[in-house]
Amino acid sequence: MLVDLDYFYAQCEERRNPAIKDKPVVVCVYSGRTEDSGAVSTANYVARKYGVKSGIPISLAKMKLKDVDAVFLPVDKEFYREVSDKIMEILRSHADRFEQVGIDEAYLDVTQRTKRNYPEAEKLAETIKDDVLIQQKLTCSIGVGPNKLVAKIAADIQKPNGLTLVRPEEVESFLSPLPVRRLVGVGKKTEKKLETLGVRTVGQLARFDVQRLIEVFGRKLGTYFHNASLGIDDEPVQERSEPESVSRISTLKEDTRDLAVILDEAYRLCGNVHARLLNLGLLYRSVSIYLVAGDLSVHSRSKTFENPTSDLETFKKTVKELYEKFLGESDVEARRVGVKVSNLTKKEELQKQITNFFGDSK
Ligand code: DCP
Ligand code: CA
Ligand code: CA
Repeated sequence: MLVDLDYFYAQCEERRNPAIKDKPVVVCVYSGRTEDSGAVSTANYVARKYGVKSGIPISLAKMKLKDVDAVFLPVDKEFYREVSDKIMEILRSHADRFEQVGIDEAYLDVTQRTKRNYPEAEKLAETIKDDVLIQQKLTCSIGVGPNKLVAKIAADIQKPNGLTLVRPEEVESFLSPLPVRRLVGVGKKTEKKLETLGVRTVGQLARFDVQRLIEVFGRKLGTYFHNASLGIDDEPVQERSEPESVSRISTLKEDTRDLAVILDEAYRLCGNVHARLLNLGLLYRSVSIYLVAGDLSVHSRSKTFENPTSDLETFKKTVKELYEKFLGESDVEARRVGVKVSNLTKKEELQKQITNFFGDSK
């Protein structure tokens, strides 16, 4: 399965403030140059009806929504990540194997728990959608198929709040009418090139001579396009290995050397990193602070403990110590501040080690 959250950033904003739900909601990355410079990160489906979508200039979005009661909001990535973390935990609990790709989507290998049975998979997908909606108040779209490639396209085909199943015997008829653009890896350029070869649909691509594809695109890409057009894909759902560190950085409202101001922001970031650690079931042994100065020079300090811990107070205390010490040693002003934990271990690993050491003698 591929699970993709609907209009993710904008839906997070709607959840936070349901009053905006029926209006066009546009989440923006303001570049800060002039009031409206920057790009649209995403928009809810009400705004999309007016032609507002990811990547267009904010000024263009404002033009499209002229005389409409629309809501423009700045991105709040930390909030979205918090929501994402919680949802990913839900998704993970429903998978044999789990692979998160990006902030708002994940592949779930459900082969074993559904015994390759599509009605079972459909039930499971409904359960997942219900769980995410009830626990986190967000809708998602799910594609179910015999492999990652088909599942991804299936998830994209019906949005928002969609559920699309493509059984093995339906793959060909499902894919063949679609424009080649739907295939992962086919961008604007490739689309144009294929068009000059008379190939517009996935079905036409499937019938196109593979040797000629290889001549045009090279062996690797040519073979990939050929296989993809036939829905052939054997990429496993890959559990990502644990991260080496978890960090957060943020820009202060103004440059400062005021410890209280710096810590105020740093503690907030600590809380964020800590939540992420809990989610991942990780303990840390090292704490680092970052400081980007007004002249953009980067400074950092670290401290490593004897034993792994997940304690938030220790984390904050260490961050305070490190900033205090740093400000005592340097006369720079902080523009951005950050915190990081590293030397991570999995909680269960530690428990195993302890059990092995003392013997399982309860
Ligand atoms: N995003 C972004 N800039 C882009 C594309 C996406 O900042 N050019 C962010 C905002 C999106 C999030 O990534 O909410 C997920 O991207 P998706 O492509 O999955 O798009 P949405 O979730 O917004 O919409 P959809 O309902 O089509 O999945
Ligand atoms: Ca999405
Ligand atoms: Ca996505």
